[in-house]
Amino acid sequence: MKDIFFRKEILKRPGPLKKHYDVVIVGGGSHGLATAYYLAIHHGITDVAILEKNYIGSGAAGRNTTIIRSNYRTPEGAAFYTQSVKLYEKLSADLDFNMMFSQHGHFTLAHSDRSLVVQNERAEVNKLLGIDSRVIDRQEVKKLCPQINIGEDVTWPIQGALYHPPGGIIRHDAVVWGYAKQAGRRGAEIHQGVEVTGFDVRNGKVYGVKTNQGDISAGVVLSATAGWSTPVAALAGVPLPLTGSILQAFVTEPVKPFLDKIIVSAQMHIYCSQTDRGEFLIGAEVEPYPTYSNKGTFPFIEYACRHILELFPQLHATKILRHWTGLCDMSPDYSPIIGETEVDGFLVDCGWGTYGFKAAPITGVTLAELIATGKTPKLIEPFKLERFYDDNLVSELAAAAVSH
Ligand code: PYC
Repeated sequence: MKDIFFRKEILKRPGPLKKHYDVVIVGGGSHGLATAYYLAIHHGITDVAILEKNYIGSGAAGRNTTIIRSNYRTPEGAAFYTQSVKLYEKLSADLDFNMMFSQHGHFTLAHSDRSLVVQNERAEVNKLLGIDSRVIDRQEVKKLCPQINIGEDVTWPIQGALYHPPGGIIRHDAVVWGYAKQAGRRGAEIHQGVEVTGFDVRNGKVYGVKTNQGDISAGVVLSATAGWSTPVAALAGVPLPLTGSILQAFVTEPVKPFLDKIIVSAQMHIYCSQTDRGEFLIGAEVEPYPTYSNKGTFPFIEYACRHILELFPQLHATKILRHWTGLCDMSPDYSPIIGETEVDGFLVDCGWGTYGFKAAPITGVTLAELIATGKTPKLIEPFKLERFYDDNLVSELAAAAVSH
């Protein structure tokens, strides 16, 4: 690993891999690092190795849209993400790392009567759970976001929106570095450039991990590998009901502060926000074909620009600066899969589709509790892999991303 991946004030270069760890976490993204941090601070478990085949934050944690919100459609999802938002609100102080979390509000625009019905249902579920979320009409949309075009001269005029005031954006790299710094300070070893090549599974139990730098034994193994979850879990003989797709996004050149709300359009399948650097971050729905390729496409750029310019015609001459893709592991009910598998000691944290980053803190807290106590916390009970065998799905399609 090159020195740029180690900043001595944040991350120490670890020694060689030891022969044994109490816990091995595969994947150095926000979830894996958060789990290591909460294992240390909540349970005193520090004999932990995090194995990352690339560099920390190189996967979904560094390729998402940085949106934090809890306005989910199902009671299970809403309760879970509410706890995540609460943890994010105090994360800068907890990790002593400036995350630049700006909570200026999140709009899910409705362009049809049907969409208003869906947003009203979401608002009702949210209200019952104490989440600040309500449906507003187009005049209030304009009042809260004067820059948006509420005219009739567009393909889908705005009729209203689900407004979620606590929704915000955060500096995603800082989340990764903050968890890495504090987990590392408490004894967790973060090994970058270490690729997992197999697992030692015997008689239905995991005993260790095979890597490109030797084999190690482990008490518990957690796979927190986002878009790579299917091939990684397959190495342990665990099939997962996931499809891999890509989500593309781009940022424009920076412009003066102009938009402080996050705007999602349920009908047009697009979203946009303005980053603290002044760039417009714009994206669309996941691509409708399964792939592991990380190549961006021109049709996506054309689609996203066409729709975003209907909402913000002022951006017509703004240049695109960079464009990227992220791998999304979509589950059949659009809810995550968290916890135990049929292989004893082998846990998974996957099925996050396009909404994993916003769940990092609460996933870390609950997985750390499961690893430390052997008991599944109530908050993640609905998200067990078993639900696909028991037919207890948690259908989050209506609020999962930009797909409705
Ligand atoms: O879940 O908020 C979300 C989201 C926006 C873009 C992709 N996912």
